[in-house]
Amino acid sequence: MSDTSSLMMPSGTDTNCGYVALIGAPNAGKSTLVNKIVGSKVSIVTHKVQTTRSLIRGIAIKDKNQVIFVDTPGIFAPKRRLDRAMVNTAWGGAKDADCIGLIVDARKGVNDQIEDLLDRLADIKLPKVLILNKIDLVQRDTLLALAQQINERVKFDETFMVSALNGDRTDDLLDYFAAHMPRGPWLYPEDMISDLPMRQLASEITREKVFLRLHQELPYASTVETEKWEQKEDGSVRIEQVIYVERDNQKMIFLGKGGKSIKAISMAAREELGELLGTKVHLFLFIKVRARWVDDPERYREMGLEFPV
Ligand SMILES: Nc1nc2c(ncn2[C@@H]2O[C@H](COP(=O)(O)OP(=O)(O)OP(=O)(O)O)[C@@H](O)[C@H]2O)c(=O)[nH]1
Ligand SMILES: [Mg+2]
Repeated sequence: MSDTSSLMMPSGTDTNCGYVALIGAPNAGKSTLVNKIVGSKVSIVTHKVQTTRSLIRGIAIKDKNQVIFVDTPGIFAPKRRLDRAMVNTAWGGAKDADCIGLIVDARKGVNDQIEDLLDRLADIKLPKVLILNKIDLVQRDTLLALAQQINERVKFDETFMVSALNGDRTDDLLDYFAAHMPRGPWLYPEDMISDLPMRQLASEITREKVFLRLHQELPYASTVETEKWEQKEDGSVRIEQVIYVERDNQKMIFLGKGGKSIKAISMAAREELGELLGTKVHLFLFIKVRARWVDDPERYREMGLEFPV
């Protein structure tokens, strides 16, 4: 930290700091929004639903205010144990926050999923903000009607209309939350943008490539864990990761013809990790068949999820 920036650190008694939980249906754009506000990729994003599986914190600063955005898994009607863990985690994150931002995909509008979300949200006595996202895809009069329709169901303190993708009006959101954080010392150093350990971020990056490369049930039938992280003398890093799948035939699809799929996943993940770490990365992916990994508490711990009984 330079002398100038340490002089600019707030002294402590007049600072504000708090948590904003961003909740919403899967694919609403929560992770995209956190990344945009923080100004760096802290949470993975794909076009598929249920990408985020645990709470991911992205930290932003505005003047003397530190705002900790909590990206959450999308909320939907859970079926499997993993789904339940994700949805429980999302609601847990919401209840522990100082303020809740509900993100709604404005193009999709209000469907059953949003109706259920609004019903549960109505019972939570925390400041709430409605964020209509993806305004780049929707006409203005549709947005106004949607804002009104939702506010008639649950009273929000404020409504914002943003595009998380291109950053349209996302600064207004940060300004608003910064102005509504409780008094208190900053919880993270000023240069910290996420509290996710590197090993876990590395697993997430590989998982993102799995989601982008493979289809149907495969991304949902798998999880990625970083098992080894070794700094080499030449400055490069050797990372070993395990991808757990449920069945042999899933392993075959993961591998692809002549190992084509796993190679593509590995290359994409390695490239991004290399950029992130600013050094050469040697990435080794191992696929393990573990029939009941979705019922194994250890896998949930690794993901940062509570194991639902
Ligand atoms: N056009 C447009 N697309 C967006 C916008 N925000 C997000 N997206 C896209 O929506 C898709 C889902 O984005 P995510 O950020 O992964 O959504 P999420 O809410 O975190 O999804 P889950 O983690 O599955 O709950 C991605 O393809 C994004 O590029 C936006 O403002 N405009
Ligand atoms: Mg997400």
